Amino acid sequence: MILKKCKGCGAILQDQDENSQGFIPELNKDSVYCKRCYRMMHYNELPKIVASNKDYENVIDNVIKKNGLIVFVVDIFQFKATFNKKMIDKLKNKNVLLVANKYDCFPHSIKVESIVDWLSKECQKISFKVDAISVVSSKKGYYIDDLTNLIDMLRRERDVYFLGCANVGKSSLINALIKKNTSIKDDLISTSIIPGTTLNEIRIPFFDNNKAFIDTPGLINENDIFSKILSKSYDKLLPKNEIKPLTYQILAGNTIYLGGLASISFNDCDKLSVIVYSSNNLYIHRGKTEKREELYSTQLGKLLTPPTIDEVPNLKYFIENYKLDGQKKKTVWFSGFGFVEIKGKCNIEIKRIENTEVYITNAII
Ligand SMILES: Nc1nc2c(ncn2[C@@H]2O[C@H](COP(=O)(O)OP(=O)(O)OP(=O)(O)O)[C@@H](O)[C@H]2O)c(=O)[nH]1
Ligand SMILES: [Mg+2]
Repeated sequence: MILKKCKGCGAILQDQDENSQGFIPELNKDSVYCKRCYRMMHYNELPKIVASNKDYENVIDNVIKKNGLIVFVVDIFQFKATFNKKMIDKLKNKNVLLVANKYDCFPHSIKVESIVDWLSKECQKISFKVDAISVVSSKKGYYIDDLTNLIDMLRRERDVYFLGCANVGKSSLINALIKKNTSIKDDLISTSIIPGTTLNEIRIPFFDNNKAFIDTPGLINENDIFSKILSKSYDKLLPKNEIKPLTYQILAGNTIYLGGLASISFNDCDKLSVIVYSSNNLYIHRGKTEKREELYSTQLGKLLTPPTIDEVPNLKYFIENYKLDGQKKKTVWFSGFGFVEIKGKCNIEIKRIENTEVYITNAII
């Protein structure tokens, strides 16, 4: 019997069950990619079968056991959600290279050095010691050479494992490293906007002595906006290009709407400066707080979009209050679709979809 793994997703190839992982119509010694990966690569099809969190503990435990260099990948645009605490607890005292991916989406006026500095403070705050920090874009190839050098420096003849939450771009990063350092021009591993694309470990020999880059499935954030809306809307939220910050001068009684996904209402404040960083496809609107509920009931899925009108019936919202003391500029992170910088003392009400997360940190910018 042939026991081969799909090079795109790591599933064991099989020709028995079309609805299971690794299916290929005819399995033979030349089989390389399963039907799912073939269709993702050639027809841009979105995967229907995705990884689950059920075995995630094993994924991470296996990597830790192997004692390789661990490249812990986070999405700089969704930093707080992907700088996953449970994962970090397991990675403490390991050789870790922290890589913040998707830098191409950030306003280019923000220097890499200041992001590295901020990331290093976030690590210190939770006593997470990392060997190095790197900020890259796998999509545009930014700083991939620097990352290659760092890996060479830290690897010490060992394999290199890529770990991180789903969708942070682990597979894209390996593709980028391979394309930058070899004559290979096409992606070797499947990638997609859907969290859970990589199904199993994928080993790509790359160094001397058969040492390899090893891709792993990602931990799926169940509170990500992805689980609440359809993939078409989700695609719109993922920033594809440099985001254009939108600056607002805010007074008490103003509300800023991030499409229909969330809104921030400002109370008890003097004039404030607020900057919204989100996908250019998300409709940002400023209005009066007294009209908020009326706007939600008449415009959700229309003016306030995404979500689309079809998604609205499945969404439940709630309001949570936060106090910003105004001592330091703050960043409010909306898991999955952007962040907002607020400078000044205020009370804010955040209205958002149930089971989605918000985090507040000192300002990244
Ligand atoms: N803008 C931008 N998008 C990126 C970058 N890297 C990856 N992406 C996109 O992010 C999405 C997820 O990328 P993947 O490489 O599949 O992410 P992953 O971490 O391997 O995800 P799982 O296999 O689901 O764990 C895809 O739509 C990629 O095109 C980047 O540097 N910039
Ligand atoms: Mg992947």
